[in-house]
Amino acid sequence: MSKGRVDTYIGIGSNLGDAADNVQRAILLLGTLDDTRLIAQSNLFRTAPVDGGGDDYVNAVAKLETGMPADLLLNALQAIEQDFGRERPFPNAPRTLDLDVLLYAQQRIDTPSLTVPHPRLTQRAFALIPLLQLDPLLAIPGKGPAHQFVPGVAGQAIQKI
Ligand code: PH2
Ligand code: MG
Ligand code: MG
Repeated sequence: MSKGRVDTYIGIGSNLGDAADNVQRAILLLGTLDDTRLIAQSNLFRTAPVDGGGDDYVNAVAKLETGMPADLLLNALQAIEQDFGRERPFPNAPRTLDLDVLLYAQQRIDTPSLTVPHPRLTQRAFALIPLLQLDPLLAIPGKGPAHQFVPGVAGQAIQKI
């Protein structure tokens, strides 16, 4: 990790339009953010919608190294979502692009706009499995090794594209 920068993991999801293309283009854009470098990306995965309807999702996780504070990173992610035409008609509505901060360094963040680690990360195969692909030994602050949560999501449909 370079000086003054931290590692952060971003969950990416899409189930509207050309979902795979949306996810892949978004990952490349993440690497162009200020003071940020794309370190690695997971495979793209096709996943069944969890707590919502619509088409299957395409999900992935990107590992970034960034000097941006978490709140500015969140703003930047939301700006990318807007560029992809993201609309929010109701909770968990199908979306062209969703970008979530899953982990930011080993920090725990709890503000009205941002909770890190992502509160549902350990319950969702579409976030947990790509994350573990990037870093099998990853620890989740306050929760311990991420891999211990895999049995709990084993019933959720997820398939490498
Ligand atoms: N995102 C949600 C709700 N449900 N299901 C899948 N498969 N993939 C997602 O990215 C997803 C979801 C809310 O952000
Ligand atoms: Mg989300
Ligand atoms: Mg989101």
